[in-house]
Amino acid sequence: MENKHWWNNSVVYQIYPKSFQDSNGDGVGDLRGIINRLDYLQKLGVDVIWLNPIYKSPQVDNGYDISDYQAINPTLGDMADFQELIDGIHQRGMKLVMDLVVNHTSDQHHWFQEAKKGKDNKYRDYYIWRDGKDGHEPNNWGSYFSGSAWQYDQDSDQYYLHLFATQQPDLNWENPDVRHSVYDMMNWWAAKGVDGFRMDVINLISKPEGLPDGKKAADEKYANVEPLVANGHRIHEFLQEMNKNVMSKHKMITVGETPGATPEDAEKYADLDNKELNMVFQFEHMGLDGNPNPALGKWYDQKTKLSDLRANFTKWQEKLAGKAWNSLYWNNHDQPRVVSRFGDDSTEEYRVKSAKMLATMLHFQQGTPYIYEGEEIGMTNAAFPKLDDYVDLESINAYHQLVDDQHLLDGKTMMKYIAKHSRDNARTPMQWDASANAGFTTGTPWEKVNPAYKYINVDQALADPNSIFYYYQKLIQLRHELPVITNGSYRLVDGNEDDQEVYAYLRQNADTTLLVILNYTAQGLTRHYDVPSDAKLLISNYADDAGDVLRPYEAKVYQY
Ligand code: TEU
Repeated sequence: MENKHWWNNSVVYQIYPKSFQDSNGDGVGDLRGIINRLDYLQKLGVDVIWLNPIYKSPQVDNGYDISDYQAINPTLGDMADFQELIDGIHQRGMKLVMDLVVNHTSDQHHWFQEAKKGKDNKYRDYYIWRDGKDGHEPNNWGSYFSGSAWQYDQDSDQYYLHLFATQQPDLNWENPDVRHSVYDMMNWWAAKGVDGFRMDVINLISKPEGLPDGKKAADEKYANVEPLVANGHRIHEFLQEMNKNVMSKHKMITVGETPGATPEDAEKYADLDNKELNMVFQFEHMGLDGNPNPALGKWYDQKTKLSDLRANFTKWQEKLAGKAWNSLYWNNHDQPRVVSRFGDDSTEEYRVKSAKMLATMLHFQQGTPYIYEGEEIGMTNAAFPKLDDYVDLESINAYHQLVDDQHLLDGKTMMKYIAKHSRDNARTPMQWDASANAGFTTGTPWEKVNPAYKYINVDQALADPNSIFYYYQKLIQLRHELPVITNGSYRLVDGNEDDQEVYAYLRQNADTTLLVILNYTAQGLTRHYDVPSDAKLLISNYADDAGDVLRPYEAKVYQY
């Protein structure tokens, strides 16, 4: 079967530009640094590069607070560097996806600067302003980054909405001028040769009519806003309008970041006719290790149970089959490192084995896999011990809210949870070699380097034929070569549903079957699966096949 779209068997590599490679010694990664590393990405074999925001920004939220959508942030370079980067990517046969952050802007964006001037300013209605209620915020919504989602503006005696930081006011998508300003900006980037967009929290842009209060538990100070703003009543209308004005005019790839989306939502966003987006990032498998107390959200230290993970992956594989397209990911700039979270970084042997096992689990599913910088060399959580070592406002604000303000946790416990789940774990500089600062910068890195760089780095990985890097390289190659990975059906092996230790699934099309067997534990186990005698061992993280014996974190795939 021919692929319907060029990206159906593509693999995407995500770069967090600030942390990837510094070229001028200022301690911050930049576009020239990326240009210098394009050959490395080509060697890995990825098809598409997604860059986190590189636009002009005061960097309150590392570029997710944009003050000019059509300029490059000066610490990263300029438009000439950008042109060189996109040309370098295209010359190597790869594509470029940019981040699109249009739920909110920075408070330094000229639209907001104008809007603040007063109620009759022509940009006032670009944002969401409301009068207070009895001297309080207009409703009980909490921000994703702690505290209220409303900020009081003294000059006009009104509040503006910010689902994220105070400096990230939400745009008013009810206003057609906002929408068309966004579409024009997208078309402007497409004309520069950009091949697609990853759309930040795109399913939060349609707010509910009347902005009603949300439900909250007794020990929650503010209501969790997600159930109220995710997948809002006009979202599909907005995305179809965007598609008509932008996507339908270019050969693009689009992925929507959609927290709170169910498979039923995803069917609408990412249906195979592409009336809206090509695929979504859903979050269900990222939430299986959350704290049972909703007031504590993601702050916890338990490992995801295999039964929960398998049930979730299986649900998404089955529900989207033939209807919509999946994205597959373990990691991004907001999540802890996969090997520390779902695998085992306690010994060097287990780190390598479990990283390969998890890669196998994901890369044999249907969908488009995303690899986050450093995942391909098995980078681990930095797990910094002191709050001072953390840079990300989410962790710092959460500490102050949960420990100092609400006394829901003691400081020591919260530090344990932050070490597991802080977004900083993903944002420590890329580890290139064993030299000072991991070869990331000759200056002082904006975020501390993970001390593990001395033994976990690209140099080491490229020199070792059994490294995680080469395993990922092979997985990417297999996706390009074997249509069954892209178009085959997915089915759990009979009897696997209740296995607490092993995950085994089949992929199948008219001429090929793949049997994927994964030991999620550090234990040696015995399992019998019926494998035809002519089956070939396609890939494994052990040098030989021990038949019914599964060694710690063993992964193997048979083809027949
Ligand atoms: O993240 C949105 C989002 O859902 C996050 O708040 C996520 O729940 C959290 O980071 C998990 O800890 C996007 C971007 O990926 C993130 O980096 C931005 O900070 C955020 O939007 C605001 O733009």
